[in-house]
Amino acid sequence: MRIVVLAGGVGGARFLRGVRAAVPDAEVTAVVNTGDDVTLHGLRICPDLDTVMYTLGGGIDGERGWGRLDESWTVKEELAAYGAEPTWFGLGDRDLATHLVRTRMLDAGYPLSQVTAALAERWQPGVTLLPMSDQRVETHVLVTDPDTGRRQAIHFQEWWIRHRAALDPHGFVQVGVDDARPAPGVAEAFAAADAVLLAPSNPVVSIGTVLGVPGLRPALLATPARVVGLSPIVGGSAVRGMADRCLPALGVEVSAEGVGRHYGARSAEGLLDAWLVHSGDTADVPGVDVRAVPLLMHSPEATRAMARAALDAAGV
Ligand code: GDP
Ligand code: FO1
Ligand code: CA
Repeated sequence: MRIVVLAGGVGGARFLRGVRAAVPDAEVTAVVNTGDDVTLHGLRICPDLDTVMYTLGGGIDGERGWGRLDESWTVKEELAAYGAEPTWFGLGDRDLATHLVRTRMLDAGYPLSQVTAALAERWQPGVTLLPMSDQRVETHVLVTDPDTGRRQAIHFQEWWIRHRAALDPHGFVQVGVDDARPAPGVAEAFAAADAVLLAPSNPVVSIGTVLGVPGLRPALLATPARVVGLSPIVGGSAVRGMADRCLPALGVEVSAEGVGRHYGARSAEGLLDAWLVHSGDTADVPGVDVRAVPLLMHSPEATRAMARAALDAAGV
């Protein structure tokens, strides 16, 4: 059985663990958001690819949800001592090795998809990790500068980490997306899929960014498989992170129904054949098979059951 999962970072990674556990013999391909990627201190950092790789490879810090277990911050402290900005970014010593290897390979001319495969050789995530694109796409957030009152675009990481998403987002712009196209293997994965799942990731800056890569959405919709999404909004709020800060910028209601309608019915120019919402929620999404199942990933068993329910809805 071949399964393709669109994913961001923390939520996507945890869900992928559940998929792997639900169907251990399946071939799983993760198409991962790279819009969070950033160059800092001269290094190329791919937060969502690393979160998925570390989570599935057993190296993630479960508490933080990003970065490495048993991490230390010596280099970060030394950089701060030099006043080397940005000091707000959590650059871990162990994590640094990943950025150094990736940056060296990118500078040598390897595409991100090959770099990702090389890094995954060490971590053995048990799924194929594909960046959404080999071309650089960076999410920037349109905000109003509190000091000048002027509108400006800041990198997603600065908005997310330095400002904790406190600055109201007027919109999200994927810089470079017009020149991007799906990474090698993405279209082929959709064509060969028995199920395509939209992980319960941030609908705006994770799933939305992946779907925004020119050519990716048509490739996804060409799949012979059913497309099943899982709501990241439970009981009207994001389970963690700040999706509820992102959705209003797109005029999308912060609810399972709002996100389901935002993705839309495949039979009506949208994406979904089925939409999973948390057992306590309801959602009227015309043309879509809506199912209410437990959607909280509070344990491996719960996550596996959630993935199983998504595969049931996909008819596999
Ligand atoms: P990020 O890139 O690190 O922000 O991670 P993702 O975009 O992959 O996932 C973030 C989303 O995961 C957030 O919007 C959360 O609401 C969602 N999420 C986290 N834990 C759970 C959970 O247990 N159940 C559900 N349904 N969504 C979750
Ligand atoms: N998230 C934070 O909230 N604070 C950080 O200092 C931070 C550092 C960081 C370093 C490497 C990495 O792969 C991810 C990191 N993240 C951090 C998470 C990152 O900002 C993600 O893009 C967000 O969690 C949203 O996807
Ligand atoms: Ca992310």
